Amino acid sequence: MLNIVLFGPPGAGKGTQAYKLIEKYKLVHLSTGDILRAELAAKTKLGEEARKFMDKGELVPDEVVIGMIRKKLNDNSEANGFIFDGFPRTKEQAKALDVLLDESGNSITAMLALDVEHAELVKRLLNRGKNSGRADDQDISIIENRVIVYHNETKLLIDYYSEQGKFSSINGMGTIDEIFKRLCQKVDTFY
Ligand code: B4P
Repeated sequence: MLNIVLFGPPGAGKGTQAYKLIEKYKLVHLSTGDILRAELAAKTKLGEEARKFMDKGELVPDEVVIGMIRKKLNDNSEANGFIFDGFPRTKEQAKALDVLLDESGNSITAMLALDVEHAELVKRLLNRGKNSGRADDQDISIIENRVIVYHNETKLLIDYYSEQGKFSSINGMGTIDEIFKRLCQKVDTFY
């Protein structure tokens, strides 16, 4: 089973590349951001709770996100593997993911981290804000807060996966196809 953590700051291209990877390698896409936005749109209790954090660019509490992932893994127990997009974002989430995968005799294969310059991140997110109407992409102070949260709470996961020899940095600057090619070159080494 191929289990890839697609990593990087907000706007690094995780979601964009995840869609291309799942198609090529026949994997299941697991994006906590997408799941949370679906809950928001459906106005569920979970969505209303998550909105308070997402609107400020803060992380949604670990227990909420881990519960969502547990359900998705159970629902897709026959999968060839997963692309984890935007998850884990904290050490607690990373540890919980290891435990959940271990229950079925599986583990994370690799963390592929997209490396993108700060100015490019802001440009991409503001651009998406204009086109998609996503509230957290329209306000520069919310975008900057998401980047700060990434540096303070999420980036330390690079150490977590490096210690296990699973970390790879991928140049995330350039066209979507150029970056996809770089990712595929790495993924192909796991087969
Ligand atoms: P996410 O949905 O994960 O949001 P993101 O990191 O901003 O998106 P992503 O990185 O996937 O977007 P992409 O660059 O592909 O999270 C949103 C919020 O949900 C978080 O702030 C948090 O509140 C909450 N949340 C989610 N997961 C959580 C967790 N595990 N724990 C706690 N809270 C959680 O795309 C950005 C734009 O760039 C797009 O418009 C795309 O078209 C464009 N783009 C991509 N690649 C490009 C390229 N090479 N060139 C030009 N444009 C490009």
